[in-house]
Amino acid sequence: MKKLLILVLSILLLTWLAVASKYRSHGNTALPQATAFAAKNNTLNIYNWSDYLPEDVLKNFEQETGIHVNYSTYDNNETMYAKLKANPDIGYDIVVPSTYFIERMQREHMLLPLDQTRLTNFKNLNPALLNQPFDPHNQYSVPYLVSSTGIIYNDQYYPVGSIRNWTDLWAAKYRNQLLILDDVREIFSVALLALGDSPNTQDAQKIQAAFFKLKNLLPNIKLFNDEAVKAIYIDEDATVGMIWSGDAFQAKLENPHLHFIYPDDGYLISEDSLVVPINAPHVDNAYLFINYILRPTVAARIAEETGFTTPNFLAKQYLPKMVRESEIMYPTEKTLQRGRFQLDAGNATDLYEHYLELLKLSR
Ligand code: N2P
Repeated sequence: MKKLLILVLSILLLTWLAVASKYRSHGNTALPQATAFAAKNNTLNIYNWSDYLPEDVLKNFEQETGIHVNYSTYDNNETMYAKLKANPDIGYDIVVPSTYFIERMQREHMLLPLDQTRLTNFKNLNPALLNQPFDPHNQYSVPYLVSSTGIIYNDQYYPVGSIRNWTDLWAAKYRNQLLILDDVREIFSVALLALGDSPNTQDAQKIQAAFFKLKNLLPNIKLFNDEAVKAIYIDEDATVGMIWSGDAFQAKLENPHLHFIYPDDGYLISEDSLVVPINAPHVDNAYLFINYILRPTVAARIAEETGFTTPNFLAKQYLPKMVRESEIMYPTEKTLQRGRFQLDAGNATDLYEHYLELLKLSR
């Protein structure tokens, strides 16, 4: 009897030692069950927009889970899409397309349908931002940050309140001053909104009219850029032009002469969302990461650092007052009504590209 008891106790001790050493090999003795399972293959490959995730958020995730993150960045949807399209086995586990690219990638079977039951923190998201036309049941995408496109200007050159519309940018006084985002749909949205048309139009005539309108804007365009936008305005290398909301939020902190507006003639809203490519090699880790990002405190940290709006309903309370009260981050109801989600242009996508090429050739 005594021998049996010793045997049972030794088996229990050995099992405990084995489990403990497994956890230790991941550098953390307090891992929850799900993490221990996912950490079997303890890598996660993330491809995200540049300046879109604070380093400490990644570090904490790595520390907490023992998962090593390979992190790389891009400056526009086209680059990310082209990379995945050319090499579907490239190994990304998480990418962050904007609204209209979610639609396109889903249509082209590039995305993994998500198992909602595994997205335990999904409930923290603002319902108003869910089930949008680009992914009606959020079957493929989890909102990460909301970015809008507006106008920024420097009050040392232009009086406060003197710019209200995209239409204003055609004025002769802005000759060779404008920064225009180097992104095909963003570029055309300026002219389409100025013409009173939808920035998502697939109508060939309207796209052509926007092209001619943009040709008229060329003398005012100093540069097309999408990778150093903030710095260019902070250093006053451009005095007026387009900018993404969060970048404006950050730029204003460094240069108080900068002012951001949501133009009266409308503006684009993009929900940049976490998706898992169809051939992602570390799907379990991707779920862990998504749930981690959806924690209110983590989402708040991301919003505070990037200046972009978090879709996380519960995160707002964790934001410093100055951030919570910023109209860039939380535009008023009235402003929100002028916003339009950026949607897929379907067959017209190539037409936009074609006219962009012509536009750049005629500079
Ligand atoms: C900032 C990222 C902007 C995202 N670098 C625009 N959708």
